[in-house]
Amino acid sequence: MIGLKLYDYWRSSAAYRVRIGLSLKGVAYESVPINIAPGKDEQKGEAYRAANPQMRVPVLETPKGVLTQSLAILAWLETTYPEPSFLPADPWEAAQARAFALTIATDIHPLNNLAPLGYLRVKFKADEAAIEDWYRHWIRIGFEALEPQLAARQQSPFAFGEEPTLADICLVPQCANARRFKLDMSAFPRLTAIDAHARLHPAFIRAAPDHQKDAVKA
Ligand SMILES: N[C@@H](CCC(=O)N[C@@H](CS)C(=O)NCC(=O)O)C(=O)O
Repeated sequence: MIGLKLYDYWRSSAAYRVRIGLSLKGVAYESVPINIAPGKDEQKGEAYRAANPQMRVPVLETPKGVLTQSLAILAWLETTYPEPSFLPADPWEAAQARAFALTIATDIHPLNNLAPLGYLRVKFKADEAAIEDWYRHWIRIGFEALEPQLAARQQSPFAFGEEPTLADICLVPQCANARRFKLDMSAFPRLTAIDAHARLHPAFIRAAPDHQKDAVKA
């Protein structure tokens, strides 16, 4: 397969998931940065809107057309490039890994996206302290559900075994957001350990926000 383009933003955790997936599969792609930072809003420009009317990153442009939604993109990668698999071989374990990933992608992340944060700011006059509190609150609630799931399992270097799965692909970007918003992680030792281990993997290193060409250095 040739000619994959990822419409990307260094700090987007949904795009970060896809970068990890592409990197784990060893699939080459071109990153096309879309600056979604408030005030830049390149995702709202006419050309990008035509590709993704939802005006969000990531979008993967393929020879077949464009794909949106990080988990759909990861599912397409999984079926198109089966090795190495993102899912444990055992169907029960695979379902657990998917459920873990979905808790992050569909329950935690949407509440902390730019659009709801902007709505809190404009419609409800929330100040930055209140917004940061909201942000941490929803990560904490989600992590409180995820930590016992992993604590109850036999300990392994990645969330669901010896190799990275969809669970780690979603966890690592979410932990990056947690660090950015200074969430106290002391109640989540398994999540912290797995995140730290996964971030040493070469595919996760390549996909890390600070290693992207549009990264803004502090
Ligand atoms: N469910 C989508 C979420 C995509 C998403 O919300 N992307 C954020 C960045 S992480 C975005 O582009 N936000 C721009 C905006 O809200 O205007 C996915 O998993 O791909």
